[in-house]
Order: sequence, then structure tokens, then C-alpha cells
Amino acid sequence: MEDCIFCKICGKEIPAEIVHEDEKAIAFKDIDPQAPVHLLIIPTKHYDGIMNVPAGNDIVAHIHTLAIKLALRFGIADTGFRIVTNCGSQAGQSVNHLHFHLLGGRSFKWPPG
Ligand code: DGP
Repeated sequence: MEDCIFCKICGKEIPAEIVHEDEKAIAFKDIDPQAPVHLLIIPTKHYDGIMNVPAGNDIVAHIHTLAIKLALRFGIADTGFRIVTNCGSQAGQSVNHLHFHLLGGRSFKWPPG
């Protein structure tokens, strides 16, 4: 989608530290990391957010499987990690292209702020 920063990262129009690519999703390092490991996992196809993924679409399952592989690869699976998707402005969604934060490498508090 035009003017979408994450679509531009998928299309290599703007740089990012990409750590995984396949036909359905890419993962890259967050520009403003909130933990020692902070990756963003996004579908290559544009969805504004989690509410916009059609029922029956397997992209979320694909990203879930990928998140587990990346947690193992980045050494955060044993100590614990979070997978977070913010939906809507009040929840803190600032980029309207579906993305999942994979965070680990430190302790986290609950409830989240
Ligand atoms: P959210 O607030 O949940 O919509 O998360 C958006 C995240 O995207 C935020 O943690 C910062 C990150 N981000 C925004 N622009 C860029 C960018 O151009 N490159 C990278 N690597 N991350 C970005």
C-alpha cells in the first residue's frame, strides 16, 4: 500500500535490519527497541491491523510459528518472551500495517502500561 512504511520495508524501498523473509512474512529489528531482543514480524501483504485479517486466513498462524522459531534463534525461548500486537490508537498502534512485536531478554511487568 502506498505511503505505508512497513510495505516500503517489505519492498526494500527503505532499509531495515531484516532477520527473516519468506513468501508471506518478514521479520526485522524494531527501530526503537524496548528490550534486548525486539523484532517486528509482519505480513508482506498489507492489512491495517488484526481486525482486518479475514476469517480463515492463515497469516496469523504463520506468524505465530515464525515467532517461535525466532524466539529460539534469538535465545529468548527459555527465559520467556512476549508476542504483542497493538490494535488501535488507544492500545498504542502507531503503524497501520499489521505487526507483531516479539520482545525478550529482560523481565516484563504485568499489567502492561
Ligand atoms: P506500534 O506502536 O505497535 O504500532 O509499533 C510500531 C513499531 O514500529 C514501533 O515500535 C517502532 C517501529 N517502527 C516504526 N517505524 C519503523 C521503521 O521505519 N523501521 C523499523 N525498523 N521500525 C519502525
